[in-house]
Amino acid sequence: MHPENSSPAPEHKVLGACPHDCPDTCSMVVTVREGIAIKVQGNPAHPATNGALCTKVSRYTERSYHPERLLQPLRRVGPKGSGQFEPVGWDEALADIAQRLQTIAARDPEAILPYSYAGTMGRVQGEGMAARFFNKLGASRLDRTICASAGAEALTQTLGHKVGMRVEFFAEAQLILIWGSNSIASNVHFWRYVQTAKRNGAKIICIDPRRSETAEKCHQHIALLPGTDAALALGLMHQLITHDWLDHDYIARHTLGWDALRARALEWPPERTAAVCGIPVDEVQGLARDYGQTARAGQPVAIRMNYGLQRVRGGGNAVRAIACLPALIGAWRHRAGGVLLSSSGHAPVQQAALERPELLAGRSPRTINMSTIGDDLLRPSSAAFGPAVEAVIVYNSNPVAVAPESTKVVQGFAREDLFTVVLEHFQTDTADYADYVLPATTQLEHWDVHSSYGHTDVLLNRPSIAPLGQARTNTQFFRDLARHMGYTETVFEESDESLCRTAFGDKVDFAAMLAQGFAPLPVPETPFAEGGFPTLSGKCEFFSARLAARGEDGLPNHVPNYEPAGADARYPLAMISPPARNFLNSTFVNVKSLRDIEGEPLLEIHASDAAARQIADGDVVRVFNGRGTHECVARVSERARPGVVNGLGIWWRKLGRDGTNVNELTSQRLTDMGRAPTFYDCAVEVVRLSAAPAGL
Ligand SMILES: Nc1nc2c(c(=O)[nH]1)N[C@H]1C(S)=C(S)[C@@H](COP(=O)(O)OP(=O)(O)OC[C@H]3O[C@@H](n4cnc5c(=O)[nH]c(N)nc54)[C@H](O)[C@@H]3O)O[C@H]1N2
Ligand SMILES: Nc1nc2c(c(=O)[nH]1)N[C@H]1C(S)=C(S)[C@@H](COP(=O)(O)OP(=O)(O)OC[C@H]3O[C@@H](n4cnc5c(=O)[nH]c(N)nc54)[C@H](O)[C@@H]3O)O[C@H]1N2
Ligand SMILES: [Mo]
Repeated sequence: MHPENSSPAPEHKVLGACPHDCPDTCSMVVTVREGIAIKVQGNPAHPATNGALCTKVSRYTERSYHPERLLQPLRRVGPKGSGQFEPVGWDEALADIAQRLQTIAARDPEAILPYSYAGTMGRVQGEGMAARFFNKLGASRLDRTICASAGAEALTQTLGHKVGMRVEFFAEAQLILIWGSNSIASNVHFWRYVQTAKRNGAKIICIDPRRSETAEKCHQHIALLPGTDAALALGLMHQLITHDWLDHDYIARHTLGWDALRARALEWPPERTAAVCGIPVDEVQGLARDYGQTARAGQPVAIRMNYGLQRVRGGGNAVRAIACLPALIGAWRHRAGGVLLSSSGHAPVQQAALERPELLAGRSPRTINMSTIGDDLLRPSSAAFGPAVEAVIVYNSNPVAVAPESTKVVQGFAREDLFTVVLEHFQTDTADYADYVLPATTQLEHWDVHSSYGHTDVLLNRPSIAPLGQARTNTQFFRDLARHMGYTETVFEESDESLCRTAFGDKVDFAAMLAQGFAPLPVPETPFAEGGFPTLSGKCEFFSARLAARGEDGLPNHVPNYEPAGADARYPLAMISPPARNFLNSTFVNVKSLRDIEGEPLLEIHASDAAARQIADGDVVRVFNGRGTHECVARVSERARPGVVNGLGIWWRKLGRDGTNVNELTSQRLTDMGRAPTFYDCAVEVVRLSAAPAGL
């Protein structure tokens, strides 16, 4: 063909939303040519996205058109976990699944368990239709605790809800504490506001055991020991009190329990704080001076907390202690002052309309905690527990890789008498243990709506391409399965487009979402300048009567880790396992261009800890404790502080050196609040196995 005769195929653009579990919830523009998505970009018209996507999601087409994408239903033929499957038709699969579930449900529907998390944060492909199905069935309910429930409960007990500063105003702050967050990796659109603030003279301090990509770019990095954040916050309060850097008027009018908190804080002089946190005394004093004096000078002081710090035994107390700080100095008086952990409480999600609790018809099924799935899959029937779990339906999650104490999780999923269905894009570690693996659509192929836990807009995702192969939406799976089960309620017929409208009802401007892809929520600029916290008292609750009524400490306190660094001579190192920058939990690990950047599972270790074990950079090491053993490559690095090693997550087990990942080592113990996992409260020892493999 002569070039002059060929005109390029026409392109069009479709507005979407990034589905991933991330505070940024970006608005995406998908370019489509001849039915194929060729490019995914950030929407320049959406302020929080600002026209840019992260490295991972700009590879979204590589992920969606991945040669290993699941495109047809599969049925297991080999032993559990062997990954041997044969193709099967959708109808045959659905009929068999329905029959298996009905047989179990006839004995006890609570023996069936849904397992899902935030593979997509969409309200429609997340809990909408699925919740209706499981409510009608009367299946066990899942306590979705694996990420944020300690912090969420703590924030709610202190401020009243998951609310806080509006993210865009961080740009105007004069002091920003980035506390337990690797913003450059996990919240990169927030980092843009930090850079603006920095250019305008703000001081930026990072509080994190790891010298993360973010920590190294701040003016100061305070590398405290994992799980000592409440001690640091109480130590700051001690200094604010003794130097009288307090906003007495704000405290008097808008807080509850000041006298009691004051007494508690006075137990934390800088020397004690520094000893517990494993940092110099002058870092405690200096931080308090910056915090107190910047506020005293009338300047806005802001804290960006993230969920990194609440994955320890005292995670709830840590979040409570930090969430008290802004009220002490009256930081909430400024729109650029206060604290932000999560903004999701602002979203007017119409939970009941989506999930239809009336389908429970008066039943109240038991709840199983997703964070203890290892133990719970292995539990026999008992009066206290109820029936043993006989079937699990997994969607939007990869528990075999992400749940703590993998040996138990694997043992549970390997049970030959467990019936497991996995809805997935890829043959993940979890899919390997399925009886049926069913191909799911990606965000390019379905409708959805999203709220955010980092900003205060809601977003609409329109499909830009047709489902690939035989992939079906999660909603379609549950609709189809409902039909096969003989459910006739009309709620099982609602279309995805209609569910998008149901999710927020008339609380958001759907016309704006259709036109521009997003709609801002009406959130005030200074939500708590005059108090008005959404607690029962309307105040910032230093003392929580609700916690006290449950027999818990009504005041925030330092709750030491279950497994503090140095406490157990057999496992003297504390391991944290924060996410690798180019993965999103276990998502994207199979995208080659991203995996190539991360290389392979790594353990960052400080030079002193490495030398004590004759470990050189690049050596293959074995990390172990009483729960398991994990082989990886050591990176002798300033990113690790003495006494703490960083095992970057979350690799697919089967892509690791010895078929394991960091969760082989983590425990199923739960946090002080919110029944959440304690991934970063984990003692280990490390030994050298062999010298650096060739090529590293
Ligand atoms: N690139 C990327 N982005 C992500 C994710 C991802 O996997 N990859 N995950 C997403 C998810 S699921 C979530 S929940 C959000 C938030 O995700 P988070 O898990 O909060 O992610 P980070 O911001 O990396 O925060 C973890 C930081 O906390 C630090 N940390 C660990 N223990 C402690 C401690 O005891 N105290 C303090 N102060 N710091 C500690 C770690 O070193 C790390 O730098 O990010 C989301 N964004
Ligand atoms: N050691 C350690 N463990 C951790 C953490 C840690 O920091 N350290 N972080 C924890 C945290 S914060 C979280 S949030 C959890 C995350 O745990 P998960 O929510 O399980 O997250 P992912 O590992 O990303 O797995 C999500 C899966 O959903 C699939 N998926 C995505 N979209 C869809 C869809 O539309 N339909 C269907 N059917 N499937 C879809 C993806 O392909 C992917 O395999 O992990 C936790 N585990
Ligand atoms: Mo998370």
